[in-house]
Amino acid sequence: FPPTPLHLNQPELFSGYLHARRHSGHKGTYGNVAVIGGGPGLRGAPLLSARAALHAGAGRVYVLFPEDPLPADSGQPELMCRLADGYDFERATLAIGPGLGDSAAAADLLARAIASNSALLIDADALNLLARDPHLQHALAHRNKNAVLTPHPLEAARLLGATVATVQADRVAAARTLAARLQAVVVLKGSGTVIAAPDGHCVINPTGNPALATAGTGDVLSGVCAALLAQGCPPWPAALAAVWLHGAAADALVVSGIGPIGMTAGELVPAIRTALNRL
Ligand code: NPW
Ligand code: AMP
Ligand code: MG
Repeated sequence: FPPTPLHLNQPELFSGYLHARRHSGHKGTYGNVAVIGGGPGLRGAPLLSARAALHAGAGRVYVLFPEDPLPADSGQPELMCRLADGYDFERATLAIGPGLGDSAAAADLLARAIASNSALLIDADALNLLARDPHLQHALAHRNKNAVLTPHPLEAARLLGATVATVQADRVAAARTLAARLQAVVVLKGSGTVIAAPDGHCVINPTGNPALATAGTGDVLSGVCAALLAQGCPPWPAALAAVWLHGAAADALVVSGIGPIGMTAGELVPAIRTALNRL
């Protein structure tokens, strides 16, 4: 692979994998997403992720919570809220981690998700659980399908047993090391997000701006990527497309005066839908 990463300045690198809607398509054509997360006090994170998955075209979106009570109002009636216990993880593309917490029940859910045959995205607290458990890392590296991991620099540092300063000093090396070690597509987030594949391919994303430096934008990214996986896009182009669209949507919002100060993760969601439909 080339030592210098490519810059993702042309959507042609992934757009061939995103297909126009078939005239006869129905919700079953566009896949199921199940976002697993939302422990006490962190219910907003999986709800934002799930809302983003709906807006990125998934046919059905479930939110699977680790414990009772389910939220009285998800803020998005299209979403189906359930307890994770009892849901068959083979039925959907899984996005695990937003607001998941670090309970024993959360760790069990991550083990179930890795053991499943479903397309899998691992984010946020699930990355922290993974960092603590070499057995889960081994199971992930030997899974039959590559997962997508979306760490921010501190989550990447926890996975590498390093400091944020070390990760940031060579972001390409950090992303490549994690991708090879865990046999997953790794999205190292932050200004100039780096996307690395297990085979060493590596790309730097040029879209996005500091409007994204606000709570919940990472949760939105996980939902977009999961929706593309659920629609049949392979992990590498799904990661490229999700990161590019997420940044392009934030750039469009800044042009329209929503940001860079005070843009919210919720506002980003419909802007991603617009960017996707304009591709
Ligand atoms: P600092 O402050 O610089 O030392 P954590 P979390 C660093 C959920 N959420 N460049 C930075 O460290 C999530 O889904 C729920 C450099 C920062 O303080 C998780 O489950 C919401 N450093 C859970 O909360 C909305 C960077 O990492 C620290 C960096 C905890 O997630 C919010 C934070 O890392 C949230 O999404 C960068 N680009 N980016 C809800 N509404 O329910 C991050 N850092 O301690 O892992 O906490 O990311 O907030
Ligand atoms: P998280 O920390 O998980 O909420 O994720 C934050 C999201 O916002 C990631 O997609 C980051 O790449 C993005 N982001 C944060 N700050 C910036 C920035 N200054 N420029 C571009 N993207 C950013
Ligand atoms: Mg996050």
